[in-house]
Amino acid sequence: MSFQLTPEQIKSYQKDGYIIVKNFCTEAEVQKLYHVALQDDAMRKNALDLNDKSGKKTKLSLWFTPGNDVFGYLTRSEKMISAVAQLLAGDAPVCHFHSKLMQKEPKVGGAWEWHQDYGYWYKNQFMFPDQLISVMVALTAANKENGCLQVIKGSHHMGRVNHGFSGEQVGADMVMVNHALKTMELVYVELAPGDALFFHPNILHRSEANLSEHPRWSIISCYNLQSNIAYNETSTSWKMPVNIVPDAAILNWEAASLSDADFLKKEEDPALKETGWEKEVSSV
Ligand SMILES: O=C(O)CCC(=O)C(=O)O
Repeated sequence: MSFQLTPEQIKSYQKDGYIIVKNFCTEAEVQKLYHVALQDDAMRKNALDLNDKSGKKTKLSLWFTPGNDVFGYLTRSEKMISAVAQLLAGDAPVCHFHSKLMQKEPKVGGAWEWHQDYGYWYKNQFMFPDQLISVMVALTAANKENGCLQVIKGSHHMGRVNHGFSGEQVGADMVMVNHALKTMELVYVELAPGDALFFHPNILHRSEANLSEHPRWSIISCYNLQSNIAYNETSTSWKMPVNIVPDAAILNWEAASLSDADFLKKEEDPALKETGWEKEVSSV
């Protein structure tokens, strides 16, 4: 295995619902990823705005199938897939559900309400939350000032709580969130560029608006074991084993643009037109 987590890291993930791996990506890898994130036309054209409760906009570009672009190489890299495989409960091949570039701009980047990712993914009818995971890789520093992620340590042990609409986002039942805040520790997940946060889909998390002068950009990739069937999901990469590439691909392989990526679209998807796109975005 190319990337070995320690037994302590695996135990922490199981106990706390998250771990931070410092310097998961090198400085050169982050520079390349951030450059593409800023420059790639397809990434920009496919960015969706999502209003928070106060009307601030949180921007994200989301795609399903990882390709031969630099983000595809990161999400398919040996180090990523081997770390994910060590944290997921089961031996089935690792599949990529989706990735999103989170673009929290200075002064305007909106908040994310308290939620669990499985609060959304339950609607896709994935059956086993322990076979799903999200990995956030910081492309810029993330701290209290620019609205870093906050988690309630250990809250994944509560199981899934009810979720309902909050602005254009889906939020967790605040009665249970407030109980959780009284019972468990609130942690601000401050990350340096290149650090990775691995988190369980039932951990309660949120982030505040970015009122600072600095952008807070990150990529969040979500993985699933092939044994975990999503009975209500039309995308397909969640059930296709990842075509793994060497870590060196991120820096050394020729990289395509993201123009061929299967982005989630606001206007073009007939399902979105039918249901209202907020509803669709809330299910990813
Ligand atoms: O990046 C953020 O601020 C929040 C993202 C998040 O909560 C999510 O993608 O589930």
